[in-house]
Amino acid sequence: MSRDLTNAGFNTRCVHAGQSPDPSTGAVSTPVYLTSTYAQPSPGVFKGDYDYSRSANPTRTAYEANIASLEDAKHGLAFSSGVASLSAVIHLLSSGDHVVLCDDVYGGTYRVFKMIFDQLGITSSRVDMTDHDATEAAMTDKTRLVWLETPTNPTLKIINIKEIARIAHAHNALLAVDNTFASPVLQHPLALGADVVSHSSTKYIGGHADVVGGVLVANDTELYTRLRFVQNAVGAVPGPMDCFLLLRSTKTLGLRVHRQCESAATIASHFEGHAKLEKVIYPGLKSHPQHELASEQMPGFGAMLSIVLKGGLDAARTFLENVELFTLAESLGGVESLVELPAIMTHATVPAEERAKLGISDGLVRLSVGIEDVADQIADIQRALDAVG
Ligand code: P1T
Repeated sequence: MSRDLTNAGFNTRCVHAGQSPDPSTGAVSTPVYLTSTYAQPSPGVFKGDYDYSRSANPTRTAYEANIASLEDAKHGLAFSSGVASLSAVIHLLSSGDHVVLCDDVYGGTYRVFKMIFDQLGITSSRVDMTDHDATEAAMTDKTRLVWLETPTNPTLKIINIKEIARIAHAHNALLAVDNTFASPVLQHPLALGADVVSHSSTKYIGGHADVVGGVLVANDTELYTRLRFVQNAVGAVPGPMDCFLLLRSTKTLGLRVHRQCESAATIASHFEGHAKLEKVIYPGLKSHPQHELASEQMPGFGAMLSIVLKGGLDAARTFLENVELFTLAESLGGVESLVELPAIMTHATVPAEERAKLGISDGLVRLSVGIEDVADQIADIQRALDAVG
């Protein structure tokens, strides 16, 4: 029995898309198909897509259909990590091709472009994509891909996806959007003109700090077929147990992210103007330079915020050594609140002078707001700020 979800709302699709009770037993949860291969009645004859689990696995198929539905996309593909999913997109390119990359991206994204693909002849230029003239100027006749994150990691700039899609397409380049920080709850880049969307599903999609994964979604079937070829040929696929955990996680994605956004907004307003802070960066604050655009492009402002401590590295270190509820750790998007220092942790591979240009100062602390009670989150931040001299 498969449900018609054509007109179903987001939370209904979170729970049901890609999944129906098992026809042979009625099992409500999608089984974990712990199998690497499938019996063939005759050479080359197999059931559906299932000949070998790198190519396809039923638990993965259910998860890929679920995530495609949540992004309002035709197709979904799962990978073993977020950098594996973004690398699959870059694998569509050839030596000599050029990429225009937004300047403020996850350090590991910067690393894969600069330290892996650059050596293979796929070059990239980084540009502040809030500046559309600068983005236009960065395009060359070799540019085949434009890559952006919005909100960006960790300075939380908001980039106008529609505008950048227009620029990319005018130059016959694909637009890929890393939607990790917004999650499928707050932003559907395909509807705004993107060709492919990437997520680190380690973050909001997984939501419980227990799985590393990545995902791509696309509407264009030819593009999907090429990406699916890369997925199988390069082979960075998740195992069935990870897909099961991710499917379990997406059931509560809408509930979690809305709660997290609400708390992040409360925390941002509470601490804006605090004596020990140079600033609070949160797209929901009127002081955020792209607040208006964020209001138009996203139905919520996300659950990531950055604070800049007045005392630089020393103050940030003291703050981070004194939080208790917020765990000092890389990653984000889970039910548990996390905090980190990009200059030393997630963005250490970005050269110091580039970090300075981007505003990733040594006093910039990034917070990922979880689902704990907001009063406890605020008390924890206050206690750690009190410890700063
Ligand atoms: O860690 P992995 O699942 O491979 O995802 C990489 C990645 C891709 N895109 C964005 C926007 C990301 O933030 C990440 C991973 N980021 C962290 C680990 C972090 O703490 O920022």
